[in-house]
This record gives sequence, structure tokens and C-alpha cells, in this order.
Amino acid sequence: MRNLIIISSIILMSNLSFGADSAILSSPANMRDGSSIGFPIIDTLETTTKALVITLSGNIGNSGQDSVAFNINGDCDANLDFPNADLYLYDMSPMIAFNDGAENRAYTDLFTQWPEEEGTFQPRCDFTTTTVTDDFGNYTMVVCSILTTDSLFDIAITYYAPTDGADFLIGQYDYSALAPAKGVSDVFVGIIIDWDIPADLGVNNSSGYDQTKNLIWQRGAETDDTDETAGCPIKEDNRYGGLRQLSGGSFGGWTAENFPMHSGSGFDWDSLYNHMSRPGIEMSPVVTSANHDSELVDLHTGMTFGLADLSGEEVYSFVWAIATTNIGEEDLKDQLDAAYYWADSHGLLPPCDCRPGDANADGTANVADAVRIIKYVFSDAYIGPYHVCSGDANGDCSVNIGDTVHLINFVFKNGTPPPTCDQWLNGGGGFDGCGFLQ
Ligand SMILES: [Ca+2]
Ligand SMILES: [Ca+2]
Ligand SMILES: [Ca+2]
Ligand SMILES: [Ca+2]
Repeated sequence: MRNLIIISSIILMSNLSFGADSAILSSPANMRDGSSIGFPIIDTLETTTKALVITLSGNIGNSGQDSVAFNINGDCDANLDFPNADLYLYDMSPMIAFNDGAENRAYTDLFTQWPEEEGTFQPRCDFTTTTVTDDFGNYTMVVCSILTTDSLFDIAITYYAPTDGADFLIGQYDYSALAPAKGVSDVFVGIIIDWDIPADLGVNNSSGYDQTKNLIWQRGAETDDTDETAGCPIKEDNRYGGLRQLSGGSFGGWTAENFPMHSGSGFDWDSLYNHMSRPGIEMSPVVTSANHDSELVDLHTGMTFGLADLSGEEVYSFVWAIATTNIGEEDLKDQLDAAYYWADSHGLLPPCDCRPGDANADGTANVADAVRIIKYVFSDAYIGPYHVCSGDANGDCSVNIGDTVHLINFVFKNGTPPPTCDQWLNGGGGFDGCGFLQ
């Protein structure tokens, strides 16, 4: 049965800057008719040179609204068959999925479903915007909260937009269950982005990932150099949009064709649930140099941050960052490394919680983990939640058969135990330290 929700606000369309200009009025006495009111465009969040539409319902980008979509200043595209090819981030939303015992359920606000469709979010508040200057520089912080349309789950959202040189956006999602959902233990929580990285062929993209950094990117396709010679010197395959999970170890992620998971009439919720509940990273299509041009399609990126136990009063917090570039993969990675250190220096990342050697994430490091590592080496079995740290029993910052040997020696021959999280991260106890939690 569907709960009837009446949203009590009037939202004025606005694309203004922050602060007092934020054109939102709320009234407890007004009923919104979802069939006649457009998607609430709330504001424009700005980093040093880029801007992005944010809305009160959790959606970002809002279908490339007004081309305020984390584009690159001074970008260009002479592909007249696709004149909107200056968009980078078409649409983005948090997502949640779980099985209620009878069926798979999922929620997202991708592709402007709000507010009439099930499986999506609605605003709980107006944005609260703060401009902050601290020891590390200037940034804008925006806070709001959203609710699933069946009133089961809440997501408190915080955006951090540095404005003094940095061009990444950091977001934090705090997931919790409301009273009707207490007792729901296995909830997949994550984020979904329809990047439309400009390509010579529309928005057909390739994709890739760096699992050690929980980073998934999409890339434009360079198949035609006539636009470059005609005055737009930017090669499409130097254009990237990337998403990196900064806190915790990623449960899984994917890139996939927008269809058929989302048809013109809405999401296939089973498909979204199935994507979210599969550990590890799946790329589609798998792009090789041989098929680079012909296999490309319009992709989106999904990332499942983790499996949350929301049965009590727990709040699960995850921090992520996005960035775009038109000068190549290394710049994208540099921006997202900078985002990691920005988040760390601002206290956004949780304390060290990895268990090196506990490759199967069951709480202890033992023979079962040695078996899991062998399966990983030979058949790419899942190691997590931290892809490197969780499997790295001997603390040398990589996962291989040496970690199996280390675990066997530890269990059967009274050998050296795996490092603690802090030793793995920072060194000590005979371990060199690996730098940051991977
Ligand atoms: Ca896309
Ligand atoms: Ca080109
Ligand atoms: Ca284990
Ligand atoms: Ca190792």
C-alpha cells in the first residue's frame, strides 16, 4: 500500500546564487499537485570555476538544467548534431535498496521522477547555506534532508563546495531509518550519476575505475578530429567525469547503459536493486582498444557505498566527491585526491576502521580469509570493504599470495599478526604504512 504524502511547500524556480537569494518559501497550508508542478530547481552550487544545480529532493544536475552541470569553463564542442554537448553531469541522486521480505524495493531521484512516482524522495526542509572560512580556505556548505516517498528512510545531505582554487564537490549522505522501517537490517545505500561526458558521438562514453581509490569515471569518445581542426581543440577523450567514495570501503559499483534499467516510463526497481546488491565493480561495456568506438553507449555510473544495518537508531554516513576535467585522467585523479585530503583535513572521514587480513569482512582474520584471497587472486573474488587494506594481511600495500602465506603462518605457526588499521595506514609495529585507506 502506498502512503499518501502531502508536501507542504511552495517552491519558486530559481537559479540564483546562495544566501538570501535562495528563493524558497514554505507554508504548512498548501498542497502540491505533483502533476502540475515542475521539478524544484533550487539553487546553483559553485566551486572555483564550475557550477551545478542542486535541488531540495536530493537530485543534482537536474537534467542538465540551463547547462549548469559541472561543465568546464571555456569548453567547446563543434558537434552540431549534438549542440548540448557541453553538459557533463546530466543528473545525479542518492539511492537506497532493500528487500522487504516479499519484494525488492529501491529509491532514487534520478531523471526527475519527483514527486509523482514511487521509489523516490521528497524534501524535508529548505536548504541551509553557510559560507565558511577556516585555516584551509573558503568553502560553501549546504545542508538539507530528504525522505523516501513511503516515509521509511531519511537522508541528511551536506554539500561542501570549496571556492578558493579547488574544483571538486564533496557530499555527505547520512542514511537512517524512520520508525516504520526499524528492524530493516540489510539496506544497500549509494549514489547514482548519469554523466554525459561530451563525445564526438553524442554522449556515448567509455568508462573505467581505480578500485584502490574507490573511483569510477566516464570518458568522452574521440572519434572525429574535424571539430578539433575547426576550432575546438579539445579532444573528447580527454574529457572525464569521476565519482570517488572518500569514506569507508566501497561495497561495489558499476557503469551501465541507461536502458533498460530506466525506460522512458521510469525505473525497473528490480534491476536497480540487483545492481546495488552485487559486490565488486562491473563495467559495461568493457572497452578495449579494438572496440573503443563501436561499443560505446550512453552510460550512467552507480556506486553502492555499503550495506547498512538500519534496524535501530544508527545513522550511516558516507562521503563522496565528484570532479570533471577536459585535460585527461591524471587531472581527474589529482582533483579527487585533493578532495580526499580536503575531506580528511576537515574531519569528514571516520576513524580507521579497516581490519587488514579480514578479506571476507566477517570480523576476524583467519583461514577463511586465506581462502578468499586465493579466490581473489585466481578468479577476482570480492575482498572488502577496503579493497586493498582488507586483504593485505602482511601490510605491504598489495593483495596477493603473500597475504595467504602470512595468514597461514599467523594461524598455524604463531607468526606475526596482520597490522592494525593504524599500523596499515600510518606505519609502526614493523609495518611501513600505506598512506591512506584504500
Ligand atoms: Ca550518460
Ligand atoms: Ca573530436
Ligand atoms: Ca575474516
Ligand atoms: Ca600484501
